[in-house]
Amino acid sequence: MEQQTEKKKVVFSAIQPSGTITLGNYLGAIRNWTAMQNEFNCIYALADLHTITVRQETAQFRKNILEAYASILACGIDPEKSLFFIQSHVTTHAQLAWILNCYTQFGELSRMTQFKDKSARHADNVNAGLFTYPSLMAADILLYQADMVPVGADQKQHLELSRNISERFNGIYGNVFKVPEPYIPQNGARVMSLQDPTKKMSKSDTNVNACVSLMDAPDTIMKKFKRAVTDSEAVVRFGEGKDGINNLMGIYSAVTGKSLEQIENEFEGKGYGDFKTAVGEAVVEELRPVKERYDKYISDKSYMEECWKKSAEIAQKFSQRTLDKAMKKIGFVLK
Ligand code: ATP
Ligand code: LTN
Repeated sequence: MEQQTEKKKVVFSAIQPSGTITLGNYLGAIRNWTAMQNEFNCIYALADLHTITVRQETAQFRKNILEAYASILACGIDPEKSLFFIQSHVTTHAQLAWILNCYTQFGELSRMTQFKDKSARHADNVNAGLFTYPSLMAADILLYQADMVPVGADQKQHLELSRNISERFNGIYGNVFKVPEPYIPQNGARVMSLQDPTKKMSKSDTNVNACVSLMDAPDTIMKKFKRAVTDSEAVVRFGEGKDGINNLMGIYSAVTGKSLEQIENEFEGKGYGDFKTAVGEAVVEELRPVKERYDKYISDKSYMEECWKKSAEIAQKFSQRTLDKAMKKIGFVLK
């Protein structure tokens, strides 16, 4: 990896093991992670430190970590090509996060919509970690001098903040960090809940019908699409006031590669029933091979362990260089 860094651009991204990975995570982020592996120097992580900003039940959290690791391998992340580690295994993340906290303003963090949403949803546990979540995310990215960060549209504001922190730090100390660019897909960047299409589809949604998981059986996926909330117009057309249909069209487009116009033509004169069936079937076919590979990985923990250990070792060495550089600039005496 070290030789390649000079030639290839560096890609970094992460996902929280906070539940079963959804179609939103897949279309908004992970599908791009996979596609970028051949061209770039890719570094991916399971953001387990971020996950405890919301209280987790011990056994379930451990299970979620293993399942998320297996799911991402199943989506096609190849540990021979990319690094794929668990954030808490690489000690530099928490260390740089503390430092960056001291270069991040209270006002900036207060403006983050994810903080506002999550503190409203978990009003009994508005902890300091939830508030400073974006500094840890900035640390993740800046440690690897990442050029590009493939994420869904909901992470744009956090990335903007990472860029500001990086620029602020560089403004004081010279060029320490790369200023990362977001990489947000045109299609699938914001998959909405199937039950409330004004809200994003989210792993931690309590309504099981709202979200399609990568591990759902084909008939479950079909059922969820058939029950998806739409409108009473019964015309497959993209437009205002048609959040449910817009969302289904977005999903169908992301999976099949068809444009919105092609989709409108395809379903002209047909009802929502036919359309929902077509969307469901397209998603089932897209996810079928993922689910098959998942079954193989989840039953082979020693293979997963081997992968995450190897990746963490390389990530630790690489990121230590950036951390040392930043600390030296500030004036810390290194050991
Ligand atoms: P949580 O519900 O615990 O906050 P989440 O489902 O929002 O989790 P994250 O782990 O926060 O998922 O996000 C992982 C990646 O998936 C990010 O790049 C994020 O932008 C992307 N993503 C999440 N939800 C969607 C969605 N509904 N549509 C498109 N991309 C999404
Ligand atoms: N906050 C992100 C997950 C995440 C991340 C990152 C994404 C943690 N660290 C670094 C990109 C780069 C989310 O998707 N909710």
